[in-house]
Amino acid sequence: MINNLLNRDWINQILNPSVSDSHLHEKLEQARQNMPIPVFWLLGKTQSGKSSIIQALTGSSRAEIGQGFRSCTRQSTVFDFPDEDAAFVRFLDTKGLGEADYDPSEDMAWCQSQAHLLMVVIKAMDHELDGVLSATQAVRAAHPEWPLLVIQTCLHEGYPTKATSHRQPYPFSGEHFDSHCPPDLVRSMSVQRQHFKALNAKFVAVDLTQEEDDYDPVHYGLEALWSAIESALPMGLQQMLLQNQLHSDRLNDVYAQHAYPHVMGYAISAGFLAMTPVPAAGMPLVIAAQGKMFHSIASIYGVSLTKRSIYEVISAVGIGGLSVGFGARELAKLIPGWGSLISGLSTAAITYALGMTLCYYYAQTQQGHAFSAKMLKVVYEEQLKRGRQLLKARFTEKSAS
Ligand SMILES: Nc1nc2c(ncn2[C@@H]2O[C@H](COP(=O)(O)OP(=O)(O)OP(=O)(O)O)[C@@H](O)[C@H]2O)c(=O)[nH]1
Ligand SMILES: [Mg+2]
Repeated sequence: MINNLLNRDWINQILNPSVSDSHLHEKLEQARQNMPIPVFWLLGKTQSGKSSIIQALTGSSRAEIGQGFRSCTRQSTVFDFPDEDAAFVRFLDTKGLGEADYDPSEDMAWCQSQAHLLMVVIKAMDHELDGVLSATQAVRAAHPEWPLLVIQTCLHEGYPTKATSHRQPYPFSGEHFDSHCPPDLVRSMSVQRQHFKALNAKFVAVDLTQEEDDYDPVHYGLEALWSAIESALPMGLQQMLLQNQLHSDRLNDVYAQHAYPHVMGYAISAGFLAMTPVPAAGMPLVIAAQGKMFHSIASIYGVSLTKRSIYEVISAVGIGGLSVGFGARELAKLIPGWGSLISGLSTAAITYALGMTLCYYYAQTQQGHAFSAKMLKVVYEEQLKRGRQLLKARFTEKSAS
């Protein structure tokens, strides 16, 4: 009985949230102040390869990146991934760097309250680095503790001929490059590294080309870039960002891959909102975030969200499914007014699993495949485990700080 009531109430709130969009947005921004979104600060000259880095790290298209930037400080723009509502990682692009008198203090202040990584982006064969170097020095002087990664891009510009291919295995991981690397490139990169050495920087070399450039691999050095990021900012971001790591044959269609970062973003938001000190106020917000997630998944699959689809998913998963991770008594706390704090990680993992189960449901119904409640439940439980695993670092990290 109570299960039916809870189900019905939840479904109604998913379709018609009891909180307005603007209220949700405001609360989410508040929650994010306590649990900031990690920021990659891309400091580099124009055309140095900043957008290409975002593209390679997030799997977004150039068009999505181009349209996604919004102004945040006088000289910089920010790209929220996957979008402003579901953002769980941000990229700050410093536009003003080309100007002689770029003063990084405003951008620094913007980054200050967030977990972040300063990424200085330079083309491997570029030696007019005064502007970048002095901006980096200024940031360093104010924040000797911030992790700093110097990313050397466009390696093939230092190859002897257009036909030269990338060296394998990737030779740029250590301090010393192997003797078969193109000598001009090695010389240039070494000089650049000398300039930044005193600033306690780590270095990565990449060639992040486009498909049509015909280099193999298209994203050379991306693994090295990820491992540098993970060691500077250990938040498990690589797995959260890579759509092709869905780890389920059942969920590997192109729509699910597109939906994945949105599901991830809303799951994290729901987790944050569940941790508001007053759960009676938190719960409708959690459900509103889940509702936005459901709508956004439906729009990715090109269908409109109906009561029936939500009902089929939720009744297959059932309150029994929702209670995995909650336990019966915590479940009662879902009813507004009853409860105390519900774990952020559980809420996030449940939201993630619900989202991925909805993706599976749409994939099956769209392709006209048969599916059963039992199959939905299997997917849900599999994704719940996966969600916990993916989100653990984010929530442990945050609650510790
Ligand atoms: N081959 C290769 N081309 C790159 C690399 N990084 C960027 N490019 C190319 O260089 C050009 C500029 O790259 P973007 O990533 O747009 O550079 P940006 O720093 O975002 O430039 P702005 O937005 O104009 O400041 C594009 O045509 C990219 O395809 C790289 O590592 N290798
Ligand atoms: Mg750009």
